[in-house]
Amino acid sequence: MKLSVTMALTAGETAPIVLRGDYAQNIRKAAEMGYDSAEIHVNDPKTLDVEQILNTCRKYNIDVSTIGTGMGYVIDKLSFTSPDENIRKKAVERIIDHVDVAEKMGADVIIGSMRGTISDQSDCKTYQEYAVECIKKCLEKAEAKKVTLLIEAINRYETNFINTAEDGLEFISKFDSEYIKIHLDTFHMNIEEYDMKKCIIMAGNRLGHMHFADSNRWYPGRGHIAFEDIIEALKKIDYNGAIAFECLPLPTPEEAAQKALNNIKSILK
Ligand code: LER
Ligand code: MN
Repeated sequence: MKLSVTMALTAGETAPIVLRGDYAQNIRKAAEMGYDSAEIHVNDPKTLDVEQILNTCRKYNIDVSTIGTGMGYVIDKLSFTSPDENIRKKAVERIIDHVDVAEKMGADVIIGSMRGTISDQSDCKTYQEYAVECIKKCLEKAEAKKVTLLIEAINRYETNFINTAEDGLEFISKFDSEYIKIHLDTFHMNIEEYDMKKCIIMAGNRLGHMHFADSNRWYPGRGHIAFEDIIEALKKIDYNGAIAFECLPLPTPEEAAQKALNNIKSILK
């Protein structure tokens, strides 16, 4: 299991992005701390200096595990469930841009907040179909580029669409592709799942990515989630994807990144 850390050029004060600022500098910092990978969060991936990022990765022997795309929803309000066809089209274009960059970096693409929310529950089938249509278009491109799309289950306070592992598994079963997997985040699982270990085991080889944050979204070890149990379940399913720390940059970004890494490494060994 590769250990990864979230980073972005800029992020809101309460956003669970650990390292903020220049990507290349933070990739170097993460490598020096002992990380295997970086998770890059970016609104428009065309703004990334891909060559500089790749050169830094080569120099410091680290890779990019994943691209986080949620800023497209938070900043540009793009979503796969928007009633506005033009917004859905732009959301697909944005994810395809992420797929292009992910291919160059050997990374996977997260679809978390970008799926949006269902604004009229009485017509939820229509909204789900919008999302399926959008993802089919992205998947066509992702398959051609051998990039996996990761559908993240997110808690009910952020979206009413795909809250649990079971919802995620049901959703990805609509696509006949090995390039779409589910993605679980311990912060959301702690709110939504009846048994976190069981849902990891239920996901099995359809689990493509993990986000780790503790119950209060601080670094693992600073809340009350039993990460020993989570790791035991991941080992049971022979999980070989990445674990990215998507937690608050508290008390400082460096302390959060280092303590997350040390605490999880001590369980893994
Ligand atoms: C994204 O990975 C996520 O977990 C969301 O809660 C971000 O707000
Ligand atoms: Mn997450």
